[in-house]
Amino acid sequence: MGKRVAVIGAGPSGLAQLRAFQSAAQKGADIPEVVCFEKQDDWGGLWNYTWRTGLDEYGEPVHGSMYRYLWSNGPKEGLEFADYSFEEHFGKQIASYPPRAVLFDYIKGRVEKADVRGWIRFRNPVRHVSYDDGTKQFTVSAHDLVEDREYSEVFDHVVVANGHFSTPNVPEFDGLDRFNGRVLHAHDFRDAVEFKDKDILIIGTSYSAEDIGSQCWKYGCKSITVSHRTAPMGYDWPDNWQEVPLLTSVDGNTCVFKDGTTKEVDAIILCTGYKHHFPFMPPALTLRTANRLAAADLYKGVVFNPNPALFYLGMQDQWYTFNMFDAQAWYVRDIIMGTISVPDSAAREQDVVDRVAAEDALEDDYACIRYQGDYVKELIADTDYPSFDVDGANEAFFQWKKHKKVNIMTFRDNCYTSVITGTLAPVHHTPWKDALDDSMESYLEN
Ligand code: FAD
Ligand code: NA7
Repeated sequence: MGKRVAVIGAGPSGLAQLRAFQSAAQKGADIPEVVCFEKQDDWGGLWNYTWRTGLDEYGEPVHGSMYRYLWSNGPKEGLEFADYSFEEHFGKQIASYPPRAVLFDYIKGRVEKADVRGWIRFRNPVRHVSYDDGTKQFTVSAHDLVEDREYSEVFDHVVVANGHFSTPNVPEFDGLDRFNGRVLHAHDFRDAVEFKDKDILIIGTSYSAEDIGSQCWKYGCKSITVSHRTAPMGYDWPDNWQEVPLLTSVDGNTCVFKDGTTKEVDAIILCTGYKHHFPFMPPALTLRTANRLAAADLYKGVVFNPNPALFYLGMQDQWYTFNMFDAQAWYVRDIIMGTISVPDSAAREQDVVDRVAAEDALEDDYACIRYQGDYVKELIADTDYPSFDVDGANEAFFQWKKHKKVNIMTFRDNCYTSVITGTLAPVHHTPWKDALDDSMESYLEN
């Protein structure tokens, strides 16, 4: 085809892009040359676990935010690849909330089958991207860390897939600098066992707060106090778990909250979210968006409005993940290959305005799930990504929400029906709260 496409990141989004092109090639299409730049030494993005925090062995910021004992926080029936089922990968149906290692294996299975590893340059972080208005091409500069060599190459399109749950959002609280214990952000949390028998304070009320607190509870911490800025999570928590208003100050080990109450703690974990961060992008090509379902500046959630030769994948807040990244990647592939056209600037901007307004009108989480499900439907309708029962996947998410309300420490013991193969997942051999071994071998023992 003559075109060259750069993909930045080999996490689930970047890998979806590689698989999208490979599947077109498999069907006989003439595809562009695809080069994927990845700063880690393996694929899988966040699912490629590392014990490291801070800087890695090359002095690069550690990408990983995942931790030991992490099990999927949503049902696998909501994320299953439509072109590669769990049953195809594992040779049998598996329980609905796999631990990280199991999902990592599943992600790898599809791209190993597609044989696209050779398209990826590992240990090659992208340092800079620029665009030439005259040639209408991008120059991508990368650093081969192993050879310690910087180089630049020219591409017709750039697909940014570097994730947005890696650069921590770290607020300041009065007295944190004098706290007599460990203060860390969720990005640096690795092992709940560290907090056994400790009193911990968590700031934030979203997924990281809920799950890191639950991990610490499961592995034996003494108490969990969760401090909220907006509203408590409101689950029926275990007895040693309490929800309090926002932290106002810290004095020694004493934490003071907005209502004047206090709590002595050993550690403070800031589960305060992440920032979209594109240090390799010049201002004109940088996506600036909040973590929301209708990301700013992206036509169809993927085309960068100020420069439609540039694409961003997976930049939305996520109910849907792997299958949504697929829907996006197939759509981007078809734009690049010329079978889907992109409208003019005014229409692209209006598309974002409409998406934002529709999101703003959503009343609850159920409506948000339906909204993102509709977005997945909208994209796959225009490509050859295998059509699947998105309403059925929505239903798995609805059940998941209800199961969490019933009991936040047992919701992972439930099972759902695959919308790809129609099979009901088996009940896992051990309830989540008693399953301390998160290895793949243990999980697959069913
Ligand atoms: P990432 O997985 O972040 O991958 C981005 C890749 O880009 C990385 O490999 C990184 O090394 C690379 N990269 C970054 N910068 C550069 C650069 N300059 N040059 C080259 N490469 C670069 N989703 C679920 O579906 N279920 C879950 O249970 C779940 N749990 C989660 C738990 C945590 C703690 C977090 C943080 C997220 C979780 N997610 C979960 C959501 C997660 O965002 C997605 O599952 C998925 O990993 C996103 O894929 P991605 O490819 O967009 O980004
Ligand atoms: P989220 O979902 O972005 O949530 C961030 C949380 O942090 C949210 O509860 C915020 O409260 C809270 N927050 C942010 N800034 C502050 C300050 N300054 N003070 C107090 N609280 C604050 O991030 P998560 O890490 O939970 O989840 C990200 C991904 O990781 C997700 O996809 C999961 O799958 C895993 P707010 O409600 O805005 O008041």
